[in-house]
Amino acid sequence: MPLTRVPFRLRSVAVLSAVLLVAACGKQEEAAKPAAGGGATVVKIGHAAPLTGGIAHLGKDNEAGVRLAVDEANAKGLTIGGAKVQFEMLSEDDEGKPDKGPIIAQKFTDAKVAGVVGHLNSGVTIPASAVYNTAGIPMISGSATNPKLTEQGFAVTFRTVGRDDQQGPAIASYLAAQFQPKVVAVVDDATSYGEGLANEVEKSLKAAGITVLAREKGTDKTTDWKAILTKLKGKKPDAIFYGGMDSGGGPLVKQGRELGIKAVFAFGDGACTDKMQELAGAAAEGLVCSQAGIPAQASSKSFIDAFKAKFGSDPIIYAPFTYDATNLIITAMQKADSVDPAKYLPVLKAISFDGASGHIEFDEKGDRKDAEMTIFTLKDGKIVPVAIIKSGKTIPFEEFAKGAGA
Ligand code: ABU
Repeated sequence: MPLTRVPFRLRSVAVLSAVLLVAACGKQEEAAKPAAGGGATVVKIGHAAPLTGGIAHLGKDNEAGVRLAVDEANAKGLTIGGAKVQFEMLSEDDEGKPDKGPIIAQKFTDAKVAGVVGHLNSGVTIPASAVYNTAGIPMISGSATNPKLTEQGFAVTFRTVGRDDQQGPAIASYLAAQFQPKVVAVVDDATSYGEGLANEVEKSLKAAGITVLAREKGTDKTTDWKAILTKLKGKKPDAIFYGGMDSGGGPLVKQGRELGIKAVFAFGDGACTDKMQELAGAAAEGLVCSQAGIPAQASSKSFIDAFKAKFGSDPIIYAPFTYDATNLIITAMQKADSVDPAKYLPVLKAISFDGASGHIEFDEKGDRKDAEMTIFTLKDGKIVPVAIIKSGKTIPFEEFAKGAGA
């Protein structure tokens, strides 16, 4: 059909598509740029997380997972598409701020990254994902658990952890079965993650016939919970669930105990770390929490050994998942024999990969198939895995660790 007979709107779409194609081709050339001096081709991988502020320890854990995978790949001296490649991690501090997500995503797009591992927070990852989708850059988060991330219909969006509509029911069921609460208070930090997970927990508790008090809210910066806790104390909840990160969860449980609240405190993955003990001291003992994947200590021995040797410490929580995310991108590039996102993306979508955090395949949305959920309790100052939920079955952690659940 001659262009003149095509309706104006369609012509505009055709022109826009052509412009985007030209832009994409330019990006593709840049994504695999030969290094000056005829050395290896430099392939940039973006990473973004909060590297400053209250959850910088988690952001640095994420970054360390990417760093390890990139350095290991470079040590192997990989050849892709007939050229020796050198991976370079570009790491940005998004400060956990939703408005910084798209800004950093645009910065990575302009820098011609070939893939992105991140972001850490759902509330930052979701707005950033729209930019990566427009640019055609595959992104894998190793920590963002809000379901919306992969419900947007973006072909480039993946995660190596499970979702909060799996995690919420898991921790709510454990709380209900283990402690038989009649009344539960639910508090959140008003972020996409905290509020979303709290909603999932509330839904599951109510479905189990448990009374849930009116929602109480802070922010992701709240560290003084006394007013909310004083109000809750009067309502005598048997349990308090908090949707938020450890930076807010630690002070919450500490101040709750100081006020004499005897309720069981329960948390999701963002507050399921040893940092809870650091922030709350003895008050953290006995708390229960969930993670949307296997515990870091159950990840592969080769990963743990390499992580410890490189960084002198154990991974906290998400490092095995960002390490796997990075290796998924690199492996897809190797299998496609191309660092061009358009060429390796179909391979990534169909990948079957054994990583540090277990076997990984993605479903049609980019979610990890059959993701494990782990329940923990804090005992003797450390979070200790109690059980793993996989394929609808609850497996005691010792059994899983022996290989029965793997
Ligand atoms: N999954 C908890 C921390 C990251 C997030 O905001 O989803």
